Amino acid sequence: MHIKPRALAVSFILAVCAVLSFSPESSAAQPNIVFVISDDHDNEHLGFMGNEIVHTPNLDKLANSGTVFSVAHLPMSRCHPTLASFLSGRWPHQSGIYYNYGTKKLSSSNSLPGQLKKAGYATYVEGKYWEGDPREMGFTHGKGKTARTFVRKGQEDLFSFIDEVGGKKPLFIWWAPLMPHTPHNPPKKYRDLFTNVKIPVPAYISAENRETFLKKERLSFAMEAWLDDGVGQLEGKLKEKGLYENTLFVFLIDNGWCNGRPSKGSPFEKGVRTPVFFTWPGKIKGAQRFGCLTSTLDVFPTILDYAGAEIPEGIAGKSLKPIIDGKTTENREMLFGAIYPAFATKDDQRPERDIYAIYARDKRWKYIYYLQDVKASMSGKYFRIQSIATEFPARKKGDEDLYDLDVDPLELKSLGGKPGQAERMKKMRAQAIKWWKDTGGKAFDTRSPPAAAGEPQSKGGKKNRRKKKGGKNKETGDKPAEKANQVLSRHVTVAMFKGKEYRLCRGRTSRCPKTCGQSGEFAVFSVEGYLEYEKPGKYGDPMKKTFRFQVSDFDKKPLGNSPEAKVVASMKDGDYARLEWNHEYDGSMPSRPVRLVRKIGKADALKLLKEARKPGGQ
Ligand SMILES: [Ca+2]
Repeated sequence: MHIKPRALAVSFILAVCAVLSFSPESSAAQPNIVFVISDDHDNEHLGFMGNEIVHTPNLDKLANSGTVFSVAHLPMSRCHPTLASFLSGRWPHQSGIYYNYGTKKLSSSNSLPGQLKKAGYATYVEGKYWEGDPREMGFTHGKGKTARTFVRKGQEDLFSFIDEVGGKKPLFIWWAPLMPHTPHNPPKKYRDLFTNVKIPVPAYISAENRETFLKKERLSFAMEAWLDDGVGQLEGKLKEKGLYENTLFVFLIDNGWCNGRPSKGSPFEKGVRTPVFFTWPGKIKGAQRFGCLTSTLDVFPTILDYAGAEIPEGIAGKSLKPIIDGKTTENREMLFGAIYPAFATKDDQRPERDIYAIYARDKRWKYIYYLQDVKASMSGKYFRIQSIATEFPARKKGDEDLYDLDVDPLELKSLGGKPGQAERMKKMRAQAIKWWKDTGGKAFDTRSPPAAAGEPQSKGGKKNRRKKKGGKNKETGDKPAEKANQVLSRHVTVAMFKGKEYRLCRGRTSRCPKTCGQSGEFAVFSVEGYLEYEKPGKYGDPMKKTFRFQVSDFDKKPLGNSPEAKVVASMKDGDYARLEWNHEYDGSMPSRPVRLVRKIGKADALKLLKEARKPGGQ
């Protein structure tokens, strides 16, 4: 294990101070535990990680008064799988939760809140939580579907819980606001912090992406400041109740986010890396920092260890407490991960088929092996790889990346094809595959490259695409996908038509001879309010949103001849409509077919909007 000499010296001095300042009250056996889960956060956008622009004073103070593991990896780069791993202590291919949108339910057996509940904890959940009824998972208090309001609108329910139960039972708080996650709409006071701040533009940002980068970066900083303020408010509440001194804070990010590099949904460091810290005043060494390779799977047993709860057999991680306490320096020699698309095959529970990249990483080298083609046309919709102000990482099935993280921490230049690296890559590939097998992964059976199975975005749009997807998969011999699409959500809205626009495809399709041609004409609707909204397992949407419905193809030929399509195509600027559509998934690509559209007058629209905005309405 590597410990920075300077950090070690500081930790020694502070540890001595901490020992001297112990009071009898702080020796309670079970700490309150606050599990702070930041959502879609750049691992370098934290003051305690060395960023001098970001405004995260509360998190910085907590981190610096505790023990930081600065190089930790998540088991996936998207939140449903990672949150499931925090709850279960298992890899996504072990728990079955390896994508965001699916029907598989996480087992509640030996869950983190369940184990804590058994150990006497009152367990509270608020913010992002994907697993249905939180009571079944072992949460005794709180709500699991408040991601869009929790902290953004306040923490009153949580504070009432602290008032009611604090001091009577040890508390566990799953603190997971949808922040700094989109919508990036921070109040002015946070935006103002960065208005006049000079933000450096990295050399790899192209001239045409410069303004986008700066705008997005400012918004990210403001969102992170907002998140940090929420942490400060919670600290204030715990102090007011006299609970702070006996509270263990645990911090991590659920998946990465980055302006300028591919992040969420990718196998890159910006997607899978997070710092983790543990802070418990007087109990955990302050100003201690470890650069050893760590997995966030280790957080599950570490929390249970500190809580005096039973650590279940067969979990993927190991408690970090012995390292924090200086009793061992043993930790992982390598980090591994399997990366999946956002959408898996309907009702499929076959990670060995859906996995698109596997990686291995040691202190210096990062090796990635691709098991499916990753291309522009699929990157945004199917893989949902966040590539803001940057190019998506196009790779072919069988491609390999190798990065020297010592000189190239942002993985800008793959050494995959360089002579002299073949042995290293062979060894790391074998290590990655060994890890996969050792952790229960089955033999890879990944889908055919789109060139063989039918490029999802090519040849005649959705109609032909669905037909193709129904065909037999040559490589795997899989049965055709079911014809009926999976309805992810249904929407009835009041919409105002805002004109039409052409959207550019970001890569080659068979209809588009260039890599940047038009891909179709879209009717643009500003959704003003939801009359009905159904989204099982997901959160409500904001009242205002813009949607685009494709009305013609590349050659401006109308798509579909249904009455609904004709009405959408005939809408003019400022026209109002009562609009019903589904958010559907055909096993490969999400789509938004219109089910019904009725043009309505302004008076009717305003009436419906009033209904939609009534308290208790959608
Ligand atoms: Ca997330």
